[in-house]
Amino acid sequence: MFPMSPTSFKPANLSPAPDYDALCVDISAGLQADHAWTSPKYLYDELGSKLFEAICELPEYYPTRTEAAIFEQHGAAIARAVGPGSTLIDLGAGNCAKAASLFPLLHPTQYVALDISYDFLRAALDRLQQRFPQIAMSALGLDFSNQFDLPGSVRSAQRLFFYPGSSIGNFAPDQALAFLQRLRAHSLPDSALLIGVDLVKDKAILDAAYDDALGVTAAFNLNLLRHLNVLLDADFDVRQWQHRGFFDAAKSRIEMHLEARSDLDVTWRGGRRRFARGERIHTENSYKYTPEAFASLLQQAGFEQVQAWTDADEWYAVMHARPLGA
Ligand code: AVJ
Repeated sequence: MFPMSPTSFKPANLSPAPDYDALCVDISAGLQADHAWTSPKYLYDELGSKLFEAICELPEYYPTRTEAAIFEQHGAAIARAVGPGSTLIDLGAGNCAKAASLFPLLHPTQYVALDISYDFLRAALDRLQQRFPQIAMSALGLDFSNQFDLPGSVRSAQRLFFYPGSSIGNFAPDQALAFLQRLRAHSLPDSALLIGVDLVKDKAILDAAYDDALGVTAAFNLNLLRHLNVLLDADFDVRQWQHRGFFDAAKSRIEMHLEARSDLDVTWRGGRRRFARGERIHTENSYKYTPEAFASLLQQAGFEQVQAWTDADEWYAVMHARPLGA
């Protein structure tokens, strides 16, 4: 069969100048806050996406392989919950490898890949379309956390919102609830959600997963500064900063920070700041749930028929749910 050419949609807000000032103002506000912070989305420039792929290969970073093992072990039951012929909507597709590995299990009719790192996504989808010419594919360069409107080319029947990798962990629980509620509001009666959730576990395992021996996570975190240098015309000196990544059990979250190795002055378009030695920029949170807590979050958001599958150690869960009253 002749491979179909995937369609694509690059929204205006990812390229032109008008929003550029807004972006500077936005990032500046975080950098100049009492406790400096940046959104985790800025971790994913082209190199950042590649470093994240490398993280997924690390022995310490269990989520990716544990999620894959759950799909491996409980594939038949998950496929039964989903049903064949879905429109698989991948929220944060990255290199599309995860969804692609599920095609033979879930038999989707259409694959819609969303990611903020558009060029990376586009290249991955082009390769994938060659391998699966029978599945209609489209790439959408949008940030699903604040934009839910899908273009008309996305089939409305049997939409399966696929949110793997525990990306939901980047939201604080109240934000996660709001996100799931909006997803629920944009669901049709025959839509469903398939989501991966990282679970609370021993601190030593969590700490190692976010501060690995090779320093790949450190490079991933530090690369944010290179990205900010490009985005904001900033003058961060990467060598002057150090990666911190650790589990805070009381908050049930991983925190990632970048810590100044000495007193530093940083300047960027629209701002400047002095960082004292030891001062940090908070770059990411990654919340961990118990299976019960996450199932109840889904129910609060208006989902029902929650089914959960975990690995033997209960390190990770895959959950399927349908909109209430469907
Ligand atoms: C992509 C948000 C799921 O929180 O585990 C990995 C990102 N950060 N190592 C995670 C991440 C550091 C990852 N998520």
